[in-house]
Amino acid sequence: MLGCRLCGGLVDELLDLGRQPLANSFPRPDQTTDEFFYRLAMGACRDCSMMQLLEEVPRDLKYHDGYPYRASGSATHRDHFTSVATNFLARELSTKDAFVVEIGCNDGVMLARIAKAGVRHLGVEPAGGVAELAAAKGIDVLREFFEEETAVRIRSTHGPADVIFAANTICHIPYADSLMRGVAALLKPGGIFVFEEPYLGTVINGMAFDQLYDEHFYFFTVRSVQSMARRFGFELIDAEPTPLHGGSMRYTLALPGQRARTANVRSLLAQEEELTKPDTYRRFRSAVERIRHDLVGLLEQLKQDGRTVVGYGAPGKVTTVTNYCGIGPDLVPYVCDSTPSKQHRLVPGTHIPVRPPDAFRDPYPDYALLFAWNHADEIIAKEQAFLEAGGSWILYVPEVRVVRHVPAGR
Ligand code: DWN
Ligand code: SAH
Ligand code: ZN
Repeated sequence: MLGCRLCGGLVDELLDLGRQPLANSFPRPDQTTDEFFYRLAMGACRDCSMMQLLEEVPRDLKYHDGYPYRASGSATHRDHFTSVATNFLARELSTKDAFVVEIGCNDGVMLARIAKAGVRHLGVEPAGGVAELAAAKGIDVLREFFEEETAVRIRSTHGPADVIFAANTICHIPYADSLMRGVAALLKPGGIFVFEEPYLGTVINGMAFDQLYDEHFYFFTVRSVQSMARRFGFELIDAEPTPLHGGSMRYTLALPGQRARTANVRSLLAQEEELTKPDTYRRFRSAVERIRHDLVGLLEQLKQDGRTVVGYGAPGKVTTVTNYCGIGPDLVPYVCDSTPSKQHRLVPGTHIPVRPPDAFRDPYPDYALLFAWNHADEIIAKEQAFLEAGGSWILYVPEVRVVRHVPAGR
């Protein structure tokens, strides 16, 4: 049994998805022989309840100049982060000379609005390619990993921050001690640390097992974040469900006594009791095995019947699901994705070619397997002509199903 990365407590293994390559390390066709593999398994700490991966991949292998994910790649995400920024501008950042730091700003999807408003800001982003895209939008970016030393330096050059914000990044940082000491060093006494991250409840109840990969080191719950906050001298003052990635949670931390705690925290804590029961994990494990069985069965049947299938979207999730299920180009000959830095490369491990979106229409396949299922509304609406041409979508969470018509209400 392993020790918890946060508190050293005993961690019980709950799910093992086998040996996996790095989710966002899309190799070129000539680079397939030296992929990095690790064991993708997760477990929960008996003491602090934090769900975490059992093996940690060194950060430089993941977040480097070639890191391909672009946060501005979907209209839904652009709208969401613009409204996050607008809300900060109306409240915490409305004071004179206010200062906001974003950890993991990626291509600047959130800070673009802040920079446009002329408010003092700094994005901290180690992945050079996306950091450059942010800088090109007029955003101030520090191309580094956020950790205690970085935070101390930012404070001495820029002064303390009114808001420290992160989205889908805090769960990527195994070294929570350095991170949280850094936040403590950088935040104004009355400031807030806000982060929104994938929610363990969504993963477990929505069978979203493909959210597990090397980058998502922690899967937070309100309970585990509260425990983490206290450990580092903070208080969890609010938790609020947010819609991205199938259902995330936004946590707000402050120094004790600085801000009133909302009623949300208590009610969400009560709702979480079911979530961490052994029976819940057992059901999750068998549902994941069922998805593998049904998805591979469906793809094999379609192949036998001479139907064409193409993958839609190459998110990090495509790596987990195709490697866990053993789905290669024999079952899904290619996937289409709008991200230039993924195109003409291969899905890690299973080596399914990634092509630009044009390849989807030329000609339409009979079936499209939607790997970017969290963008289903945006994508199905955008590709309405595919359904009208007689095409069908295959979704695989929370269970394998085929969608043949435009869902009602659209
Ligand atoms: O936490 C993380 C989140 C923020 O982003 C990172 N660890 C990595 C990444 O996760 P992901 O790769 O699962 O993110 P998405 O947003 O589910 O990726 C969607 C993919 O689908 C992108 O590669 C873009 C693509 N896409 C497309 O081809 N056409 C997306 C849309 C909306 C489209 O119309
Ligand atoms: N905030 C964006 C991007 C999330 S992807 C969104 O919500 O869509 C995670 C980002 O965190 C990547 O761009 C990665 O390079 C960055 N990252 C990973 N570790 C980090 C660290 N220690 N400090 C700052 N950024 C980090
Ligand atoms: Zn622990």
